[in-house]
Formats: sequence, structure tokens, C-alpha cells
Amino acid sequence: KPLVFSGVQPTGNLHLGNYLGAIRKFVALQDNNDCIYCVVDLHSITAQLVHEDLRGQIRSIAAAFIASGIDPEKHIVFNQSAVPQHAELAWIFNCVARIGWMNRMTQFKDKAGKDRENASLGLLAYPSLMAADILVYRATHVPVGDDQKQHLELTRDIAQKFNIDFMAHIRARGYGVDIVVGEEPIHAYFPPVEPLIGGPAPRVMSLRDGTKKMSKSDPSDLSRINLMDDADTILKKIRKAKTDPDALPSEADGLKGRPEAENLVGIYAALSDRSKDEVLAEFGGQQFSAFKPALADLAVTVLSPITGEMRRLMGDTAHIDAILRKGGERARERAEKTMREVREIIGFLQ
Ligand code: AQP
Repeated sequence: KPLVFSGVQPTGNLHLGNYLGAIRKFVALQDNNDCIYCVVDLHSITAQLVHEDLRGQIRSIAAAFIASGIDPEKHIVFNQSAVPQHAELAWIFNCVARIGWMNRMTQFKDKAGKDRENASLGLLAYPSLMAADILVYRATHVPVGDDQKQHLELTRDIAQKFNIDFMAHIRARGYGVDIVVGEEPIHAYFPPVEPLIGGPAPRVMSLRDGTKKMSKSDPSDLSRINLMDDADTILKKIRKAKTDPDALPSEADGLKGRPEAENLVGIYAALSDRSKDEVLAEFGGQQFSAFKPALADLAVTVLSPITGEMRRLMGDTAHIDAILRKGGERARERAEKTMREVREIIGFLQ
């Protein structure tokens, strides 16, 4: 079975973008893959070092995974810091990756802002840790939102440079397999990673600005629908969502140049498992005053069972902690197997 890995940061309230862009895909992949889903707590201290309730945030991401339908018995759910091999491999990847590669990452530029000299070194090195998260299990498939595409390309670059730089050592130890990357046949220890980005909502945009992605760290709570929002809050946020004054077009082509309209129709399509064209066949010609209540109803129908289950799980922290602890043990065993080989390949004494 293909090995799937993905992670979510415990940096605040999970929102509809995280759900449609990532978690819903995690759930769907369980049937035909071996899946490892991680609460990436080490990543959460890159942009902001001190968190008021990091433990609570970690638990709430784990609760969202489970409430959405991830099975922690069949698959693995754990928090990153419980498996120190992630950080160990990330250090090695820091020495494989080049500073120029990191400087080009748009997420770093966005998150560091103008005062780049003052950003943490961890924020710059974030993609090395992400590469380590995936490759410490030698996972091949990574479901993420569209915003993570560039980081996954970098993961492939890091794997390829490691494979090429250490090729003789990899062969000498009898590890790795012959593969072709692009045109080039190589003997690889780390496999090339395939991003799983598609789907109807690869990028959900802010409800206040259709050109910005919906984000946990947006200061305006009205910009996002949180998984823990109740029905009244969802209704209010959708009613207040920014739109233009025109009626909805009857085909998806007519959404061009109307980012807010495109976003709301895209959300409706993703929540109802339909295409934008199908949604517009129903709502084309109608005003937002008619479309918005229908969208709010749909969002509440889809999210309320998850919200309810999350609240129930969050009331039993011992249960969540036990799931994470057990997942951590299973993940550690697998990660250590890779690290023993990586230490051999590099030439560390162990
Ligand atoms: N707006 C979005 N649309 C689609 N997918 C999204 N994801 C995030 N925002 C959207 C996907 O959710 C997964 C988890 O994200 P993360 O918490 O690890 O990091 P992030 O991408 O930095 O998420 P946020 O919400 O924007 O958080 P902050 O504000 O803390 O940076 C990823 O697969 C991501 O693609």
C-alpha cells in the first residue's frame, strides 16, 4: 500500500480551508493507503515561539482528525515532538538544503514580512523539517492544500540531492532502489514525493478578501469559518462575507475576475461534492441574498456533526492523550528504522 503522510500545525482554530484542503482528503485516503497523520507541533513554534495553550491546541487538532473520521487504530495519529527522529533528520536536511532554496519560499517571505532579519531561523528552515516529517517514513504521497506545493517541490529537491550526494554510500550499505527521476536513472534511498493537491477546494480564500487564503492567523475571525463555530456564527459570517453587487453567473467561466463570488461558489461546490458549473446551474441568476443562506445551511449540515464530536472528544483529554501516546510509539519505531540507516549512510558511529 502507498504510504501517505501529512500534518497540521496546532497554531489556532482549524477552519474550513484546513478541512476542505487537507483533513477531508486525509479521511478519503484511508481506504487504500497506509496513513500517518501528524500534529506538527515543532512547526508551530517557528512563527510564534510562545503559545498560551499549546497542549490544548495539539489536542484540538487530534480531536479534529478523529471527529472528521480518521481511524487512529488502523492508521497512525501522533504529535511530532513525540518522535525526535523528525528533528534529527531535519538537521541533516539543513545541511543538504541550500540557503538560496529556503530564501525563495513564498511562505517564508509572507510570514517573515518586511523585517526578514528578525524572523526565526526555524521559520527559514521550516521546509527542511517538513521534508524530514515526510521522508523519515519514506512516505510517497502527501495530501495538502495548494499553498504547500512549493514546499513539496523542495522536499523532492532535498531527497534528490541526498540520494545523489550519498549514492556511493547508499549502494555500499545495500540500501535503496534504482529509480528514474525525470530522465535520470539514480539509486535512491529517499523516494520522490507526490503531492496530492487536487480536488474541488485546493485553496479556500478569506471571507473578507477573495485574494487572500483563509488562514488561522488572520486577525479577523470573520475571515474564516472555524470547525468549532456554532450554527449562528457560521450564518453570521457567511451573511457578512464580502461579495460584489452582481447576480451569480450561470457558468463557472463567469466567475473570472470575481474572487469573492468564485470563493463562495467553490466552497458550496466542495461541501456538496459538485462542480462549480453544477452549483451555478442551480443558483445562476440569483442574488447573494438567496445564495448565502443556502451556503450557510450546507456548511452547518456538513460541519455540525464534526463540531459535536470534537467537543465531546475535547471533554476527555486523557483519551486523546492516550491515542497520541500510542501513535507516537508506533511512529517512533518506524522513524528509528530509517534513522539507523541514515546514520549508517552518512557515516556516524552508532
Ligand atoms: N485556505 C486554505 N485552503 C486550502 N487548504 C488550506 N490549508 C491551509 N489553509 C488552507 C491546508 O491545511 C493544511 C494544514 O495547514 P497548516 O496548519 O499546517 O499550515 P498553514 O498552511 O500555514 O495553515 P493556515 O491555516 O494558514 O495557518 P497559519 O495561519 O498558522 O499559517 C495544509 O495542508 C494546508 O495546505
